[in-house]
Amino acid sequence: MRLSRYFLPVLKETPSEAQIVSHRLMLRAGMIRQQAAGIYSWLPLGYRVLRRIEQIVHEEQQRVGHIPLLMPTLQSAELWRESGRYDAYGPEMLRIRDRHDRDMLFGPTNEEMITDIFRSHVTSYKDLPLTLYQVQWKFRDEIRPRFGVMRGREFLMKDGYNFDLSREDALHAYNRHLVSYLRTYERMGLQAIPMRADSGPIGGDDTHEFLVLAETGESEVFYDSEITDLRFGGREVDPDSHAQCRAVLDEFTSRYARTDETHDAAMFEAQVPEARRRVARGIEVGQIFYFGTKYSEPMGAVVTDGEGNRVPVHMGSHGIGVSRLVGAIIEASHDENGIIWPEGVTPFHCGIVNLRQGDAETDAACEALYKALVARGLEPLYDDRDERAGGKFATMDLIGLPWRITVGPRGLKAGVVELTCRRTGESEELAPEMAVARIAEIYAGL
Ligand code: 5CA
Repeated sequence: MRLSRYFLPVLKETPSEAQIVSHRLMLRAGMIRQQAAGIYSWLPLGYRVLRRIEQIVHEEQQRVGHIPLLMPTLQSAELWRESGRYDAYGPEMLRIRDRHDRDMLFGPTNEEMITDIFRSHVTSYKDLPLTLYQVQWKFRDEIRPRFGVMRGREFLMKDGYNFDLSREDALHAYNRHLVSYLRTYERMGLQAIPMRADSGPIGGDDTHEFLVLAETGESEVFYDSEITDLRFGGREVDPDSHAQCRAVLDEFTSRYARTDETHDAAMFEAQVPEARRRVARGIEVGQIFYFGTKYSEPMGAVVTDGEGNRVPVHMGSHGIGVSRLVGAIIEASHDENGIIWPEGVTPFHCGIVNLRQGDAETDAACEALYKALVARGLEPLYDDRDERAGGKFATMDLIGLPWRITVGPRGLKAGVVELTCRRTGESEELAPEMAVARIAEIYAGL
């Protein structure tokens, strides 16, 4: 992409309405625009990051055998009356009436609808296990939408639902989701810690939230410091193996880690030596639930088992805050000059800064570099505007591309360009083709 032809409305001033750094940087970098309280347009740069995150989520869901589908945002109130949640959900649910006076709602979550789909099409245990998921917009009329996309009213969520014959199988699905989530967040450059949590309006006894540690997090968290040494890494876990998924669950959840909702001070002290006790804040980027037959029983989602009995299926639901993650990643990765995107989610793979726009030789070198990167399947952002170098560097730092290639007449005389790492600020001079090879290598494994 050539910046002169792109739509990147960066702001010079720091917007006063934004209280936390990710919200400020998203506005300044021209990623989002607020349209109403808690409702945002995703401008091109923000949209790119959102799509990258969504793509990782899809890849990791499908890696463990979950099946994508898409349900509507608007739902009929009838379904929610069947489960008993229509009245129970409260003012967070946006209720709408259509022209025929039918009660509708903008879905805050989809347990009822997916259960309806299941009961209409699945009748035998032979079709289990089954996990369906979508990435779709949700609406929750939050009393205090704030912090930009972190607590929106309209937000993008990956929501997945498992259907299993037995409690044991459903718990395997729960563990498999935990494994898949750990890998998902790590690919985004995040360390998200699973913490025992409260189930709220979704229901059920077993639930874990995934929290990214950040000063601006909305939840207070209590944990054993040993947890932050754990890494999922690139391990190969067979998603169908109960034992392998269980082993990962045990490793990541056996040490004390809880949110303020479930914190038990006496247990914390008994289980964790004082030197390892940590109290911090965290951003919830996902949650997994096992709730058994809470929806399948009232809604009649039953299958025939091996003996011919009709039994309600065991279910769970599993959510990732896709749009919230954009903010959470910035909270975890920025400096005083702007955002620092992890390579896994960056909107462009690298920036090209032309120090002497209009100089025939420099322009030609930038063009060649741009084409060479594109030929390798990479997406560079080429700052070809007629602007001072200082302004171009400031924009690149603000929008946070992990790598920058700087091209100027002096370097070209010596046959080199400069490759700069956004995170460390370190620069290196090398031949243009070497810079291209280096960038290609960095992204090859992602
Ligand atoms: N049905 C279940 C799982 S599919 C569910 O709705 N879970 S949830 O309520 O925990 O939401 C899943 C994730 O969505 C949360 O972990 C959080 O990351 C994100 N989320 C929830 N509310 C908001 C909000 N108001 N703004 C942005 N993201 C949100």
